[in-house]
Amino acid sequence: MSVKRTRLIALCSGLLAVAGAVAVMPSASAGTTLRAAAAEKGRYFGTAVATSRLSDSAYASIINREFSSLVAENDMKWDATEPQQGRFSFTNGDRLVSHAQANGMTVRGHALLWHAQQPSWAQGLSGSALRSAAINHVTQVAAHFRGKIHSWDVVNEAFADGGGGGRRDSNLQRTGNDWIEAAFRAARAADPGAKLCYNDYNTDGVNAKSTGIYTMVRDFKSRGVPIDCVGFQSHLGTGIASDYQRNLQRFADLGVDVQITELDVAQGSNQANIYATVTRACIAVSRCNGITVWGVRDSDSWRRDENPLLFDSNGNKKQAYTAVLNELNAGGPSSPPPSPSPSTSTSSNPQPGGGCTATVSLNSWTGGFVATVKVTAGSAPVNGWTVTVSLPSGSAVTSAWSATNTGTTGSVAFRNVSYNGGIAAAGSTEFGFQGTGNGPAATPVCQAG
Ligand code: G2I
Repeated sequence: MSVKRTRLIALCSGLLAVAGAVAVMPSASAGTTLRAAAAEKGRYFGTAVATSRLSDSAYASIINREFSSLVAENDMKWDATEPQQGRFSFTNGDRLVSHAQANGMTVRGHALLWHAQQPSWAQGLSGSALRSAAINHVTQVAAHFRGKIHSWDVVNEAFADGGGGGRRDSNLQRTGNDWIEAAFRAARAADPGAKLCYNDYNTDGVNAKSTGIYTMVRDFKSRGVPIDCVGFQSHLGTGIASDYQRNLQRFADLGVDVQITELDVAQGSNQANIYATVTRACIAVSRCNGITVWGVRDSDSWRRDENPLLFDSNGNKKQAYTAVLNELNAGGPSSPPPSPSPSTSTSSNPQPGGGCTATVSLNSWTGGFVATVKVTAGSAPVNGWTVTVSLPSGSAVTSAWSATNTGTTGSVAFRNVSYNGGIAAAGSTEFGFQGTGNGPAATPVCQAG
């Protein structure tokens, strides 16, 4: 850690101590929406969306105000994206991505392979025909959305419930135990810039199922199978495992990010507390990238009888909403250390005070690379930014997303696009680019304004 960064931390904690002494109310910089408050902690706050409902203005206005990440509740699943073998349908998924991009949100991809919601043609396949159809599905869908997905649920719910900690029986599992790693390798090749996640439920504490998954992730990391993150769905009842945070942390300690991916909690006297506990756990685990709730209003929920969401059916904020917002604002702004996945290297140029900093994460292979750049505001908000990156000779930028580049070789400047120029104090945004040759070795320079 540089001296500059140490001074910044000392300065921030001094300010917090002062604020804490005089204020009972949230400080002036406290986020007033979930997305703003989460951004101040360097995290996203997302929701599952039914694309067809985006034309409901009450629904869309809550989404646009409160959330910084979207996931399709159903529209990117296998039955939706490949209804007939080899005939792909991306209309709804593309609409969701456009909506997200127009509103400065990232997108989680859900889900490339799952035993449920398979198109009927796939349900009828087995053996090598199913394996190659499944890998083709992963390749085509991940390639279609290449560069637009923050994290993909590559494989969903492949572990069995109950005490054994083993795999769930399914047509995919019957193609051979290596189907999961084959899916991850295909996804990496098709979209090298997306974080690749394994996602499951009933994994909310240290238990046989979460330990089975933990063992698989440890094995994947040791053998170089490309996995970057684990999703904890967190469909919760009226209680929560006392070791929820410890379980997230043990996965993070394996070198993967963790994400809360489908949070909803049965209504009851404890609902707000459980939401608060989950939020606190994610903030406490530096590799927890963000939280996604599984729907907007109670009436939108797959569990609507249990009123499990943050907004009531009229779109009013519930106690659970306030509990989450307060947890996100607790302790003031802070950022987790940049998580390197799916990169192989990182570098940064911390600058205290105003201005901005940039961190680049590289995923390289022979002849090419994908760079994901995180732009972070200093202690003042940023309105417009330019990140300049030095490429080694022989390298060239071939495409960029969420930024526009001037030049393709040598010193290349990336300017924000319309939706991501404004960054709250201590907040951050991401853009990316890919290229031929080797990625940037030197520290990028961020200029605000
Ligand atoms: O089951 C809850 C979630 C568990 N984890 C994976 C998620 O993908 C899953 O989401 C739910 C959706 O919330 C439901 O909306 O997945 C269900 C399918 O397993 C979705 O339900 C389906 C109905 O089964 C279909 O009949 C319906 O056509 O929703 C479809 C669209 O409304």
